[in-house]
Amino acid sequence: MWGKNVFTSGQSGDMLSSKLLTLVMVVQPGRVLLGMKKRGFGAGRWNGFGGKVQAGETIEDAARRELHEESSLTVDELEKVGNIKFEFVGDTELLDVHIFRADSYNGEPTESEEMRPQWFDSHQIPFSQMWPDDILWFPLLLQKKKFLGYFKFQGHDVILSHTLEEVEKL
Ligand code: 6OG
Repeated sequence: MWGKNVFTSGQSGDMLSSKLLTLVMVVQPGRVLLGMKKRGFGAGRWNGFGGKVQAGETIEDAARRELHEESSLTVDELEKVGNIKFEFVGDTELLDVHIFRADSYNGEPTESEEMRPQWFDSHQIPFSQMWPDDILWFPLLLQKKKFLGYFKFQGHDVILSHTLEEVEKL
C-alpha cells in the first residue's frame, strides 16, 4: 500500500523498488500555481506541490498534507489526473508520482521553507525551468485529460525514452 513495494518494472525488466510521491497542480481559469523548489530533489525548478507518502496515510491524504505544508493552501476537492513512473538510470528506485488537480482552494499561497509559490499564465508556463517531462503532460492536465506515463531519465535533464497515454480512468 505504501513504502517500498518491490516489483518487476514492465519497461526495463529489472527489479526496481518504488517510492510513492504526490504532486498537486492548483489550476484556475487561465493560470496555474507553481512553486520554486528551494531545496532537495528538483531544487531550482518550478513544480507543483507534493512529496513522499508516509506510512499510514492514503496517497490523497499525503497530497493534501504536502500541499498545505508547502503552500499553506487547503483544498476541498482533489481530482486524480495522472500517474507517472520515473526511472533514473543507475538508481534501483522508481519514483511513482501520483498527480492531482485542484480547481479551487482555500487560503493564500504562502512561501514555505521548501517552496516559493507564484501564479503563471497558462500560456506562459516556465517549461525551461521545470522537469523536462512536464512540457509533455501539462497540455493534458490543462485540458482536463487523464494520463499514464513512464519516463526513463539519464541524470536529471535527459529523457532517454518515455511513454505517455491518455486514459479514461485512473
Ligand atoms: P520531495 O523529494 O521533495 O518530493 N517529482 C517530479 N515532478 C515532475 N514534474 N517531474 C519529475 O520528473 C519529478 N520527479 C519528482 C514529486 C519530490 C517532488 O517532486 C516531484 C514530488 O512532488 C522526474 O519530497
